[in-house]
Amino acid sequence: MRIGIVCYPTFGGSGVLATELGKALADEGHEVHFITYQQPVRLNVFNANIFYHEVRVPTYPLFDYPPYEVALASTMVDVIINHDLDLLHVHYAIPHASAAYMAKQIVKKKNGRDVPVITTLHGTDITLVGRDKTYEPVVTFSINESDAITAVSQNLKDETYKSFAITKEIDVIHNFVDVARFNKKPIDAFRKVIAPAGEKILVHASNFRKVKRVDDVINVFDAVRKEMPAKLLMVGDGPERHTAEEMARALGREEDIRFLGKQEQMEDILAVSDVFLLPSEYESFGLAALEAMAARAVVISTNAGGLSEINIQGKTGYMSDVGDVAAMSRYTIELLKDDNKLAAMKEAAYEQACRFDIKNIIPVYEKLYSRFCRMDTCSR
Ligand code: GMT
Repeated sequence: MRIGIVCYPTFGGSGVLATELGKALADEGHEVHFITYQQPVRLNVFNANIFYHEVRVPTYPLFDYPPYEVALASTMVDVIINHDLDLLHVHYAIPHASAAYMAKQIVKKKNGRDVPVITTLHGTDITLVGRDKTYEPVVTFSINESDAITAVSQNLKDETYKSFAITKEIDVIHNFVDVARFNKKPIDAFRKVIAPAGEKILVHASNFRKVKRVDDVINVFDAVRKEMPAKLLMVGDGPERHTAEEMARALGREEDIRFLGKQEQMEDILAVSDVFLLPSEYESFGLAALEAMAARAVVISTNAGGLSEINIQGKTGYMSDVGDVAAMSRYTIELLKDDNKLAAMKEAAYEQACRFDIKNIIPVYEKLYSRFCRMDTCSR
């Protein structure tokens, strides 16, 4: 099939998921057209089946807010028509679903073709931004106008029905991970640089937004560090990074906490990690935690949103209520003091990640796409 994928090209989970999906579909022989304002960060391979179309947003002195959605819809129209796309799969509702609706109407008028639009809901497009009264009518409308809707967890599906007047069925298709990529042997030299005395290594990776509660990460680490030698790697960047760095200094932990910024080689970082900390206020799914599990890191998280759909209490990790730093610290300390338990839970985390392997989830998307196959062009 010829598939258009629209997503945010940044380090956010929805962009990562959409890019990995597109790469996997291209490997399966589909022709994949990415339509984004920047090359997606994970689009780092050459594949003859992958095409990248940049959305250019011309500015003009009149525009305080350049009309990105108009530029996006116009680019979609151009790519749909000139590359004869079979369908458009948009990730993150705002503004991708409404731009897709607009593009669909234009193509219908111009070419008489009704191009199917699939919208995948990822998280904050529903739970945070989408609920805002300034966006809600357009979000509700454009989700309902999609030909198929998917959500990355059962929890997100439930939240969507709770908050929006959705009149259609939402399919749950969980996030996935390329287990083969994350199942890597630790690089000894790297581990020695990070933890020269064999200290346990904890890691957190996110876009450092408020919802991630990075201050809880620092406080949990501080409690752990009071009990044993340990190191913390903070991966990513965002609005709360500065505060987290200040906290680390104020607690006198700057020697033990490294802020690595945005990193592409997550598999190497996770391979040397023992514990992944994710104390988020909400996660629709928690793709970062799944990637950590595929690398055999035990997940200490909250029980918010869809996290309980991947993290199994006492088996692959531990979950606590949002903000319960004491419980998260207690779980982490107990675990890191018991090498046998740590080894067993690492294996269990890996096994659980295998259930969400890319090989199991891609066919589910393909089956969904096949509902919209055109008899004339849709042989593959
Ligand atoms: O909040 C983020 O980390 C980014 C955000 C996004 O949409 O880019 O991530 C969401 O989508 C991921 C992929 O589906 C999910 O695994 C994350 O749990 C979800 N984040 C939140 O719900 C806060």
